[in-house]
Amino acid sequence: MIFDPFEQLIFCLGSLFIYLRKYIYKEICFGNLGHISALIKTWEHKSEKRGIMEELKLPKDFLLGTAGAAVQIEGGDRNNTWYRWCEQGHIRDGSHCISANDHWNRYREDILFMKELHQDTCRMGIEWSRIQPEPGRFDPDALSHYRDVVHELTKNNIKPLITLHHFSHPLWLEDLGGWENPAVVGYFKNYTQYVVENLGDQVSDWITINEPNVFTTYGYLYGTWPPGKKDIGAVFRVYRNMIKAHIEAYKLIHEIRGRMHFPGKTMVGVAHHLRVFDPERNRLADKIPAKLIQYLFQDLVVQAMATGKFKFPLGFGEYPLGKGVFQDFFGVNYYSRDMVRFTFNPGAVFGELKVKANSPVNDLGWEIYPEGLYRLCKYYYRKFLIPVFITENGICDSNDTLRSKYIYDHLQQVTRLINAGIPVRRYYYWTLIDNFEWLEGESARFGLVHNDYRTQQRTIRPSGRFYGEICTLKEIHKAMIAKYLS
Ligand code: GCO
Repeated sequence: MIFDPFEQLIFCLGSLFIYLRKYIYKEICFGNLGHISALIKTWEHKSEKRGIMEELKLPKDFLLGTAGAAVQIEGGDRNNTWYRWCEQGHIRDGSHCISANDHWNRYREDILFMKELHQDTCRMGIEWSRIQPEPGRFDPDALSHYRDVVHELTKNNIKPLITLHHFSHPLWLEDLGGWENPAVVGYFKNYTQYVVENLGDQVSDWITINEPNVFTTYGYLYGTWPPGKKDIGAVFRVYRNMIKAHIEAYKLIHEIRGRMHFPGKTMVGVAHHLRVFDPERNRLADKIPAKLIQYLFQDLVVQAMATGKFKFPLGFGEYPLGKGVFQDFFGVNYYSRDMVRFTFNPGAVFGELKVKANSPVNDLGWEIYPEGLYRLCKYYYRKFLIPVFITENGICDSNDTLRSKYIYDHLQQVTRLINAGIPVRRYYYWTLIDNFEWLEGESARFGLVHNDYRTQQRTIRPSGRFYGEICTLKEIHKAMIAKYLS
């Protein structure tokens, strides 16, 4: 058979395609088409340099709001673990959570800021030590305070999403062994039951536990947060108890709201702190610890809370509380990424964490890496196939020079996700008003609203105005880009 040169060319190209097809499919499917994506990135970078920022549109039913935690804003509570930690002098700038934002007394004023920014929703915390000041006693006054807060929110058309545990709990519990004691699961259930039976008619959306991995790593591995332990055995004990507590609470919240015929669709989840761990160099020596850290720091707990499966080293694949789906949304707290470089230190899982060289950073030196939000949401959505809520995302930026751009860049990733078919439904900026930032105390400023801690005078920052316009319009149009981002 004789082919003409054209047929020969087609034949060669066809064979080449068949030979390379797997590689090509893989590249296309997983979006790694190296050269093309590099070209697109260069183009995006160039247009950004030329100051061309695209307009963004969010779906009209997308909910925007802010997130906060009880101890970080309320002030006045002497019965929780962070109060004791402050008393012991651990806070770097010498400030104390006893004052914080005095939100306990000023919540009406603070909700007016939310209203002024046109927030659709607010993620708020309930402080366990106020609700249950002693083992067998619940405090109806504390409960009725939170009912007032919720009422104030709903009156202003702001949908509450309540966190039950956000890094703090009663001292009596801590003195009984805290989250290391298996009895904590029962205590957490009782506390959840009391809160949900009494607030569940007004609140349909719940976060059981905030950032179990951060709480455990800082409190039980590094020892820099309460209770200040450095004990790998304790890390796994706490993880197991937190996972069980979450699953029990998940079931209980559904059971109570169903049994009591409370209105609205019950949505329960966890706010997971998720980071990107990238190898510093393109070498196996860096890639392996990066994967291991990702697994131990986040995937292990994320998976167990979602499905009930205790994988190694939590267990050997068993389901102590049964197999199931224990989340109605996937909560993502996203801030930054770490580069991982091999180190000969088994205690650090052979990986040293570093900030990417020459990267943009916030006041605390955390890399600003918006694409990480896209990568993480996509990765976890594929695992669980449920709606995603960005339960926290924000920047520590005391001069307010980076915040508006930070919000723009991260919402751009949200629109990218939505366009890719990933159901991101909500975004909570961390945080409304500068507040008590754990070890950093009052010096780290994440707020859309500046707080003068001496006078408790609040002032909306330009980035707060920008966010307010986004909440109102569900878009970032040209005039907003010109006004806030150039
Ligand atoms: C966390 C918490 C918040 C922080 C915020 C800024 O991620 O540590 O959920 O309480 O204040 O993330 O660091």
